[in-house]
Amino acid sequence: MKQKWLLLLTIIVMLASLLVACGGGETAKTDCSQDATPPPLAKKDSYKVGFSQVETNNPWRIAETESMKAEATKLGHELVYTDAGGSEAKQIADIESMIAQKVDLIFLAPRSEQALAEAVLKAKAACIPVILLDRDVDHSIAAPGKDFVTMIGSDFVEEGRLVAEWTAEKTGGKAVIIELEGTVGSSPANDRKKGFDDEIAKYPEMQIVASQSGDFARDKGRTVAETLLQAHPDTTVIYAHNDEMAIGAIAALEAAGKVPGVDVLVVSIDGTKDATQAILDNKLGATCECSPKFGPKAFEVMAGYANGETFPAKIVNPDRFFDITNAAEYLPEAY
Ligand code: GYE
Repeated sequence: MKQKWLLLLTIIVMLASLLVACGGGETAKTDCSQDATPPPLAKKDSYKVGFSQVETNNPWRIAETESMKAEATKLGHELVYTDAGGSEAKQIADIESMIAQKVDLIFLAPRSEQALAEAVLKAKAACIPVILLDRDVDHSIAAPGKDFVTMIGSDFVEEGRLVAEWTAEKTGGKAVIIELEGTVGSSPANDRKKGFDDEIAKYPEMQIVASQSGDFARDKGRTVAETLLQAHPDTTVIYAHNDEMAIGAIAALEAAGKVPGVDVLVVSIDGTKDATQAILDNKLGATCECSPKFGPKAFEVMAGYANGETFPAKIVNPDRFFDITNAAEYLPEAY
């Protein structure tokens, strides 16, 4: 009799420990804030994925969103898409809403380096892995390989440097330059300024006389260019951190009675259709490509992460460079 009870007890203990092993082991963690690595991603056929977009006021953003949506549809993932409308506060709220909706992973195109780094930490604390797209965050707040998986994007310093190099050659190392900066506190604005300014500093007769933000937007690029041109009528070059502001600057030049491409050389970055056409119209000198077509790479990295692959801090997209010598050839694929 005693032996029977012992056997029963042993079986109960075994069953209980089996339950703990299966059920307990799989209970999802609810706080990952202290972990040394980003939250893991379970292997699944289809995911519920967040994509937090900064704004949709320019062709670059529209092309990026289209690329992400098309790839998600192709692979059968559910995409929770948000548009922050150019507001940091809205973008932080968008991430909080994705956390509440328990998405499996968040693709984040962060408006600025610091404020959105805090949002990355919130997602990590909620055990949701983050992959940054097209802009970086401040690594002293949120670090790659620890707080987020990786950042996929262009080498912005090199983009700025290439534009400066081309401009120096075209102007014979002599220029009075107005710089139209991108969104204040964003990584492409910081890096495109550094790459360009450092290269220009090598030429004693090239002077940057004014540098101000046009927030990566066409209308703001135009109004800022108008004001700066009035203050510096001897300007010979306008460097814009993106094509939209360059198109705005071209309009400002024309409104001021100047001939873009003749009186003032305009140069920029992105490779949009409008900018490529402006090169063919001799109004824009050159544009360094910054590809917005993130979809295939983004989802490839996500699948790799679920498979246990590790990634470098940044996955660099290759960029081409367009001027009058190759713009016509590129035009059909421009966005
Ligand atoms: O150049 C610009 C956009 O973050 C790389 O942001 C991106 C930049 C791009 O609004 O047009």
